[in-house]
Amino acid sequence: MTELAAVKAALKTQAVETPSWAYGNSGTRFKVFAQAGVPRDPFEKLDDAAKVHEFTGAAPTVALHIPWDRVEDYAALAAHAEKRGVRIGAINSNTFQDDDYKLGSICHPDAAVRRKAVDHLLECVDIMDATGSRDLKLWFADGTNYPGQDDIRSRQDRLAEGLAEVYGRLGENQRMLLEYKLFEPAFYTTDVPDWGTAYAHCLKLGEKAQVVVDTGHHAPGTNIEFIVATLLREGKLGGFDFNSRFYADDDLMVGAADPFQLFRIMYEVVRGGGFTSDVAFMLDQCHNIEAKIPAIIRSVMNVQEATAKALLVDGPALAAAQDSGDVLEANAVLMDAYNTDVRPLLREVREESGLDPEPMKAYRSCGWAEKVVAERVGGEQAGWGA
Ligand code: PSV
Ligand code: MN
Ligand code: MN
Repeated sequence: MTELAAVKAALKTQAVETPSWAYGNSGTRFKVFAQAGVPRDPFEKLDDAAKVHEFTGAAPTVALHIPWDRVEDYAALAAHAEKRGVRIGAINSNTFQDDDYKLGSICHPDAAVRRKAVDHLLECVDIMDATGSRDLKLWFADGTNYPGQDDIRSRQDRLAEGLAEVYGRLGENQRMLLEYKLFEPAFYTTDVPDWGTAYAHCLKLGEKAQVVVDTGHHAPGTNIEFIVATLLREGKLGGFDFNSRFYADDDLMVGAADPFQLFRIMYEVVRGGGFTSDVAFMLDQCHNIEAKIPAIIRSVMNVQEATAKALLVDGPALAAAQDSGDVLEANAVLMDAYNTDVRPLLREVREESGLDPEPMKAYRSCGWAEKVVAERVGGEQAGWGA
């Protein structure tokens, strides 16, 4: 296989998981702007997700968030997904929207609240059994706002205890993905604030516990690709929640704010063998002011472009420059790949896969947006926080 053929072959295997909540209405704490034609239930979210996969060929799975996507029959939901040509991906837990969770969930000082939170996580594993999902994705809003509010160490003990119970419930081929976030909603301490804390818990739990890197969950200036390289070296990178940010957890389209950072991350993924391992590439975004399906198609394409550039890095030339201490040449090799216009290559890859080379144009002219605006009237529109 020529090198270019190998790059194309790798790109054809790329899968980006899209989040059910990105198809629904969302907003900031100031306002949710409703859009016409937005799905009214999880089944319709899957219908929209199937369109993204139909035109990109690279979005075969859809993450659910429970209880936002609660249905009576999860096997029926999975069957619906399959009928549409997609599958259910990670099950995301939600222990942050009940009054009971004001002081935390799994780390709460009251054992009864902790029990409720752990029971919710166990319910999520039951759902995984029904949908055939591999990954349970955990993000906890737990933390404190004021020094002295609660005991930092005790909260870590409660976290470890709750996680261990859920870990013990996982099936043989199921994983627990633990997501960290620097701050928000807690402003003084967060119980899983960084990759080190997530890694320490996952290490104790065992092989099925892995860390998730949400690209919007770091302090400004954090070198995320270094974290990616480290977690991959340790065999502990479970996946990504991709999005981009200018300030905090902005949840904007991945690759929009800083495509160079996305390239550097994808380079470390490729370099560390993460592209061919079990690393899950998920989006975690909200499209508050832009049309949702096109925004998700754009996001998948942005990940593909960063990946193509990462795959094009001339490894031997880079290693030679690094070994000889040629700083400028090493940097130039990396930048040559980054500065390559990979859009023609991706058009070819799509054509060879029987797809329209221009997913965005193809979607816009397929009539789906007009059809759902006409059909999806009435009822409660599903959305973030619904
Ligand atoms: C929290 O900010 C987070 O990144 C977690 O992944 C949540 O489950 C998700 O956002 C909800 O949008
Ligand atoms: Mn996330
Ligand atoms: Mn987030």
